[in-house]
Amino acid sequence: TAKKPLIISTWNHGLAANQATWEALNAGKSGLTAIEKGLNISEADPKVRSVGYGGLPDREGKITLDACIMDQNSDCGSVSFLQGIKHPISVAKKVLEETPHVMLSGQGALNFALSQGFKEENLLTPESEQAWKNWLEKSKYQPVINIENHDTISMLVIDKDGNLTGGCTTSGAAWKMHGRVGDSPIIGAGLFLDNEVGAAAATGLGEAVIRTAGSAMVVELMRQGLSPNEACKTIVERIYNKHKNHKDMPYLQVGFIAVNKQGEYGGYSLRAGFNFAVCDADNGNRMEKPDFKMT
Ligand code: SD4
Repeated sequence: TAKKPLIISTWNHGLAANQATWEALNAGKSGLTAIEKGLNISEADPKVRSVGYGGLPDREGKITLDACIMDQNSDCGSVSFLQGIKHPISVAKKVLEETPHVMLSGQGALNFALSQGFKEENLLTPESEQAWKNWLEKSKYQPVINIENHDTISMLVIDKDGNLTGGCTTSGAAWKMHGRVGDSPIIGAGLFLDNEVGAAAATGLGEAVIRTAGSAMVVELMRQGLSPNEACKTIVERIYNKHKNHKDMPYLQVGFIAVNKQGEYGGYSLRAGFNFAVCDADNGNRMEKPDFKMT
């Protein structure tokens, strides 16, 4: 049943993020600010190994961050390959608010963040550094399903008036090549919304999501009348069909979440193990396990 306001975000740590976003919405904050507040929680949590502080680094031992945010007017802001800033979603929001652009990357994104008052800091925890050193022993890039490609937080909000906002923040795939950018900062891939239709976001192996313009396609299918669940499932099926014989298939996991303009929500993943957190007034803040295609 459809409810507004409603918040949906990927993975277990979505619960804590939802809570902060819920409080911000109830305090009258905009969708953009509410999403920022929620995602900031995951970014600062060292136990969340695919986001911000404490994230797993690339194969050179560097943590590089991707994030984006989008609002009801289709305005968006994004940063990619950003280093040394704990809250990339806040920088993405500044890109939306303070620049004529949609996306800033690498050194330019860092310079912009510093000019906006963000502080540069070391995001590599001793645990993440040790994990990297362990990885270096074999140096094999074959992400472990639901573990090394786990935890990117994508969040979708429909406010009480039915307006949509979305955000996404990640340190990306562990042990990626230095300079690699995933789906998460790419509007249309890791996140997309159309305030007339609905919103969708992704988690999992970003390359597969980019190849299929995943989130944009989920929104288009909702425009054609599919439910959020059906739309997510259709795109996961498409990703499966395109990757059946692909070298990425042995470790491929992707999951989508979606919400439509009516406040109906859903999700679907390629493999078991994906879950998401949903928060609304009637049923509180809880985890749900969507259907999946295969184990
Ligand atoms: C990426 N999509 O960089 C991200 C990783 C991810 O949960 O979603 N992890 O490919």
